[in-house]
Amino acid sequence: MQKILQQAGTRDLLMGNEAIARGAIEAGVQLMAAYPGTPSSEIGEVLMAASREANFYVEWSLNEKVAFEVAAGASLAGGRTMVAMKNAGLNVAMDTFMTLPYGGVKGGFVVVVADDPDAHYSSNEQDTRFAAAYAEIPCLEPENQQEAKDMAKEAFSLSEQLGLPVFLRSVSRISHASGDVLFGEVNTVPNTLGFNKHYQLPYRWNVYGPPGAVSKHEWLHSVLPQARDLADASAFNRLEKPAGAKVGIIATGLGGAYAREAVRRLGLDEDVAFLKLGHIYPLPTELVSQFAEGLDRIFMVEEGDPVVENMVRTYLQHQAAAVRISGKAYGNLFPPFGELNTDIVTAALASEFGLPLKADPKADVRREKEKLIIPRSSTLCAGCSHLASYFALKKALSQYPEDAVHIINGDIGCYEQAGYGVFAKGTLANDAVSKAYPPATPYDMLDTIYVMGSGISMAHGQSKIGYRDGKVVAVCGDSTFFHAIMPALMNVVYNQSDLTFLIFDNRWTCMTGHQPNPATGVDAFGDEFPRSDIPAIVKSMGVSFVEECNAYDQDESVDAISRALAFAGPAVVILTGECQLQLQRRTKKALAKTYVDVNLCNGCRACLAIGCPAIRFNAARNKSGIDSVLCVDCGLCAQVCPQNAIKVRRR
Ligand SMILES: Cc1ncc(C[n+]2csc(CCOP(=O)(O)OP(=O)(O)O)c2C)c(N)n1
Repeated sequence: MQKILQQAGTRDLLMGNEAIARGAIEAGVQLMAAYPGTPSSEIGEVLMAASREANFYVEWSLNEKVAFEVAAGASLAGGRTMVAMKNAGLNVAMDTFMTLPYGGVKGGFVVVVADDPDAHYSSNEQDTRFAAAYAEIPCLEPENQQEAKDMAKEAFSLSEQLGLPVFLRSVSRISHASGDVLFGEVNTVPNTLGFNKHYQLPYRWNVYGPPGAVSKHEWLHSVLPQARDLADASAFNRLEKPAGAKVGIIATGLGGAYAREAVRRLGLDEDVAFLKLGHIYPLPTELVSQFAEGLDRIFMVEEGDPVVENMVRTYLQHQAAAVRISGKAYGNLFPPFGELNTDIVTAALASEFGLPLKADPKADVRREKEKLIIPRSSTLCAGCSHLASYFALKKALSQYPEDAVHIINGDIGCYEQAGYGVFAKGTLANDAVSKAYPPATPYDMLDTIYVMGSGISMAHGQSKIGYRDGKVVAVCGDSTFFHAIMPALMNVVYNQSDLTFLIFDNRWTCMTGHQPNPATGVDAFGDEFPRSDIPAIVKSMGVSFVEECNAYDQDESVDAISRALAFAGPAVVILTGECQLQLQRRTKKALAKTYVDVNLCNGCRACLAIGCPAIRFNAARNKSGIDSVLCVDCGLCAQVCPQNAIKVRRR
């Protein structure tokens, strides 16, 4: 039995994402859709694993907007539904996200977004609680894994009570840390489906006009007072106020755990008032008023941006409360970027209260552990087909004059490591030098990396503006192709620009943990499903130069990329090579057979330029070597070695 399907009363250690999934099951979720994105992916994964036994529908949708609409549509038909995504995913779903609340929903609809303060896994630190307030829908923020489970469950009821989507905001350290969770009862009675054409409104409920958006916005505002009352009454908000307290802390979500521990460490338990907010939007104004009464100072502890701080400040200003509020927006309690932790919160409060900082009892242990960590740059895996693709691109570009400044626009996926090498090495931040920075290894290749799907349109813009100092190239992976590239590629075709576009098809959505996608050949449950034909899709868009080649065959790939670079107009090369982690999991039985013949190796280091972590160099002996545990016998280094010193051992 799946861990999250254990019976009510069970107590188990659950990751925050597992806890959210369990909450959905307890609420009787009927449909869940998601697109993978760290730190949210496991919510979809564990629900998928449980779905057949628990009898509900789950899918990996092609992107977050699609996932959002799948879950929204099912909710309009009355079902209990959930969508989950990472912070950036909400940007993709934003169009529908902003419009759906105007008419509301029918079946409970829960939108889970996992933010990533400190950007451990993301291109930004955006705080999506702003978006919940922007869309004017209730927002819950758990302090620990138990609350993550309880809130996920409660969010469905709240959503049905108000007829609004409910936002559940997690953060990396809730989603990915584990905590003790007590399981509750599972609702086994599904909502009855039914579509009401005029549900609650004297006009077509799901048609955005007429009477139009303003009337629907008015309806949304008619519901918000009730939403505020529910926030004031929420069990996820707790007020503790010692008599005579003059100073208070308002802490939200995980900030509550940090602040509570900091207060304990500083021995302030008896002196400060504490308002822990879990239901943060609409702001529970009654509670905030009660809390602020008689206080001179309020310190705000929240993970992310000063979202609640600004709401509290605005509200208390309206109430003419004479209290000074310090947080991230004003008062410099914490920097408005990066992540909080107990040490940071303790230090900030100690300084405000003029207290000495007590030594952290665990500091020595932490210091000892830090010594064990070896600093290293991120790499692609041994034998990764992206190494081969980049190596071929580097070779094809080397045929152009040395002073050419090619722009290689990257995208999001494992292949983004190709933009990190320059950082690891340290560069001369001088315009003249950095302009022509030559790539030494596949890790030095990418010049732009922003968000999923951005590379190709940036390349299109560069081509259209008339950039001719070098070639304009873009790359993307297979999952990214389906997520965001297709309209962008059609735009390139329609508006005709001269660029080379490489699709690195390794068959899986690897970066986020090998979820399947239409290029994989299996569906979300691992059952066979015919692979979508990316070359055929590209051709059908009207691209006249389309070539598919085996990424590991360097002659073939260099030739195809060279011809694409020389082609006037959009040229697409699809480089295929299944992710080696997936391939090796299915097939690896013994140590690799590739080795370096030390009699032939002259120490030229050409093989090192591939950037494969399985290739080593012994400086004392001036010889390369292969780590036969890591190596996957992909044969790339044997093709690259000018001495033919890399061979495959016969067994
Ligand atoms: C909008 C958005 N959604 C999800 C993610 C998480 N994410 C990072 S890379 C990636 C896709 C990687 O798959 P693919 O393009 O096939 O490249 P691979 O990692 O397999 O090389 C995803 C989903 C993200 N960064 N942004």
